[in-house]
Amino acid sequence: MVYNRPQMDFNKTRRTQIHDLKPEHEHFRTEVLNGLRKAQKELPSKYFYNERGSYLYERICTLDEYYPPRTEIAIMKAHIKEIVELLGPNTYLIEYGCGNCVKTRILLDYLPNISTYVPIDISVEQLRRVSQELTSHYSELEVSPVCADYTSNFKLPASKRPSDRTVVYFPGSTIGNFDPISARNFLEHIGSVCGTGGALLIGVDLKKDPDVLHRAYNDREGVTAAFNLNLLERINRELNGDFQLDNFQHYAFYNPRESRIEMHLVSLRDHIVHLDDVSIPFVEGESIWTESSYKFNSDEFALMAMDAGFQVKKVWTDERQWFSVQYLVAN
Ligand code: AVI
Repeated sequence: MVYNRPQMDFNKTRRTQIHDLKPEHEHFRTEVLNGLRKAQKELPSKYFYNERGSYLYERICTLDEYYPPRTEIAIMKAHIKEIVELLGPNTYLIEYGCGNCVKTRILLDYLPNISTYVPIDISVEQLRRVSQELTSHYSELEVSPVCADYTSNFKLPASKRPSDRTVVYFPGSTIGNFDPISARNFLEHIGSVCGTGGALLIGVDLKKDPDVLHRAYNDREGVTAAFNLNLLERINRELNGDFQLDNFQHYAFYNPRESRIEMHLVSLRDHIVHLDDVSIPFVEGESIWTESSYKFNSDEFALMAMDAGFQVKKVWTDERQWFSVQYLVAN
């Protein structure tokens, strides 16, 4: 049964007001310069997602090698009835990093009487597009988009309809892009957002054969490489930088000791990059560390969640046990 009345007439688009908290402008320059001044140069992976970065990430999600999206979608579809039964009716549903909302639509199709859906994303272009699509498609759905860095503290929009419970949806294993301490702290923050009795539905990527992981982050078409290099292009455009992209090479590998994929951009020669009047020297072979993507086993994840004030109530996985969708309740 479909609860949220999809309606396909795109001419009758309702307008949604984006709560734009201008997430990055003040921090972007500071974080980039701080990262590039470290001994191991680094850049925060959250800055991948400008308009082109979001487009490239959507392409990554369609690649044969990049198994997480299709595996997570298959798990969601296979267990959607049980999932919505656990989440319950009249939820205030928050989604962190909604992207293109493909997985959300599976929930929205079945979750009864959502009081408000609050997609939060760092990319205002992406948020505008998906909010319009969703309000056109789900005629009854109250959508309150927020453009923000979801790791920061901000006030959530009030619900216009009565709600029984706050549920956070955090798919895609984006939790793996946090280092372990930040991941635990972020879960604790989610717990404070959803309150006692609230819930978290989260996608968690699992440990597996490193060859599978290596292929997933080194696709044959080079889309992941373009996604990685786009960060430098963005810095050139927005922070007046002069990175030459052909001076850098995408490099991604699985670090088994740390259970993470590391993504880097390796300098191919000695050279100097400028950001306005700031000079950043590079030597041949040194890298900028742009992303970590941690892989978990379910027990480790449950321990971290427990430490952050959650109890894992249910874990759904695929046949190969490559990915999991987990339902957690806040203590
Ligand atoms: C968004 N995040 C979960 C992706 C990942 O797999 O860590 C980002 C990504 N980086 C390269 N490919 C995909």
